[in-house]
Amino acid sequence: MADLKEVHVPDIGGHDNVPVIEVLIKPGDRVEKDQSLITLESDKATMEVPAPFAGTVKEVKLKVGDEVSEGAVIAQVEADGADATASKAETPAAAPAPAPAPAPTPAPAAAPAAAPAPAADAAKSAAPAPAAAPSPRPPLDATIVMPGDAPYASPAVRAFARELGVDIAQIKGSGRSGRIQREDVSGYVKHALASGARPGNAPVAGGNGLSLLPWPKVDFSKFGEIEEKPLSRIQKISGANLARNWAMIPHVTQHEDADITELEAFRKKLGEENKELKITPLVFQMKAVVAALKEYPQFNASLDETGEKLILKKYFHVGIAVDTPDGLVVPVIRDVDKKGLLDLARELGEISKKARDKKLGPAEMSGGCFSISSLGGIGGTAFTPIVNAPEVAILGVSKAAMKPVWNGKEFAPRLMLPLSLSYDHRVIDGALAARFAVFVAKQLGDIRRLLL
Ligand code: CAO
Repeated sequence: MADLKEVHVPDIGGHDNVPVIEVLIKPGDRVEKDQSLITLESDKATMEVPAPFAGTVKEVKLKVGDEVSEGAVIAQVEADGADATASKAETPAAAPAPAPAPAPTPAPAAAPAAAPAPAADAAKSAAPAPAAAPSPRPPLDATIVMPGDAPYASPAVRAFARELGVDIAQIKGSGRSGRIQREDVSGYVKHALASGARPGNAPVAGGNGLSLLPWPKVDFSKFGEIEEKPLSRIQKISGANLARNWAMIPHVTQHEDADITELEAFRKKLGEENKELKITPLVFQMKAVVAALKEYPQFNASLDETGEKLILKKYFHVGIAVDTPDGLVVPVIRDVDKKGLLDLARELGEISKKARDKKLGPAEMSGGCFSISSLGGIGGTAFTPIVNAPEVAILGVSKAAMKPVWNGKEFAPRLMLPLSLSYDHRVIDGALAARFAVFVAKQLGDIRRLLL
C-alpha cells in the first residue's frame, strides 16, 4: 500500500545553510530510488541528494536559493509499498567545486578523466589497463580535472558513462540546465564510433589532447580479501587539484643540499631558551624562502587565467603542507617577512594543530605565494613535490643527515639538508631555478644572512 513520507536532507558533512542550486523534481513526478532530487552547492563541493526510495512526488518543500542543513524536508513522496523504509536521503554524491584560487592557464595539455587522483596514482593512469572494458577513447581536455567544471549528471548517469569508459565532461547535456541524460551518453558513444574512434585508435583533436585509457575497472576481490574505503572529502578535493596541477604544469625539480650544521646548533639553543615552543627547521626554511622570493621575484608570481601575463606579488605569504588523518591541507602563514622565528614557530604550531583538528577556514588556506612541503620529520632523501597552482614553485624538504663533505683539505662531518625545488617551467627557467635553490641553501648555511 502507498505510504506518504517526508524525504529529508541527509548528513552533508556537517555543513549548515548550504544553498539549493537545482530542484530536479515537481509534484506528480515519479522518482526511482537513487534518482537525484536536488543539487546543493557548498563552497567546496556540489552534492546531489538522491531519493532514498522509489515513489511519486506529492509536494516539493524547497526551492532554488533556499539554504538547508541536515534534516530539512525536501519533499513529500508517496512511496511504493516495499520501498517505503527510509525517509532520509542517502549521503549525497559530492563533486569537488572550484578551488579557492583558479588554475593559471588553460594549457592545451590533457589530464585524467573526472575521477580525481592523487599524483602518484594519476601517473599510473598512463599504464596499460588489461581489465578495462572496450570503449571509445575521446580526446581529453585539461579542463576535465578542473573541479569547477564538474558536469551535471545524476550518479546513475555518471556510473553509466564510467561503465562505457566515456569521459562525461566531453558530453553536452540535453536536459534542464544542460543536465546530462543517459541518452546523451549513448548518443555520444554512437557518434564517437561512427566517426571512427575505437579502442586503441582515439582521435586527438588538433594534436592537443592526450589520449588516455579509461581507468582500469578491476574486481580485486577475485585475487584476495579486500575492503572498500571511500576517500575523504579533503582527499577528493586535494586529489582533483593535484591531478590538475600535475597534468597542466610542466614540472621540473631542482635538487640542492644545504649545510645546516651551524643552523642546527643555533636552533637547539633557541629551543632550550624557549621551551614552551617547538622550534623546528621549518621556520628557518620559511625565512630563507622569503629572502629568495625577494631576490628572485619571478618565483613570487602567478600566471593569470589567459596565461599571457604574470602577476607579481609584493607580499610574502607561505603555504605549509600539513599531513592530517583526512589528507593533505595547505594553510598559509601570512607576512612571513614581517615575523620573527619565534612568532613563526608559534603560528606554525597553532595552524598545524588547527589543520589536524579540521578547524581551518577557507581564508586560512588561500592567498599563498609559495609553498613548502616538509617531510623532514619523517625521512627521505629527495622527492618531487607538485606545484600548488596558481603558485609557480614549491620547496620540498627531506630529512637532514650527517654526511662527509670535502672542505678543501679533508672530509668533514656536516649536517646536510636535502631541498627539492619543483617549478613551473612556463614561468621559470632552469638556470633561475638553480640560482633560487642555491640561494635558499646559502641562506640556511649561514643564518646571519637571514638577518639581512
Ligand atoms: N630534517 C631532520 N629533522 C627534521 C626536519 C628535517 N628536515 N624537519 C623536521 N625535523 C624534526 C623536527 O625538528 C622534529 O624533531 P623533534 O621532535 O626532535 O623536535 C621532528 O622532525 C618532527 O617535526 P614535525 O614534522 O612535527 O614538525 P615540522 O615543523 O618539521 O613540520 C608540519 C610541521 C606540519 C609541516 C609536519 O608535521 C607535516 O605535516 N609534514 C608533512 C607534510 C606533507 O605531508 N607533505 C607532503 C605533501 S605532498 O607533496
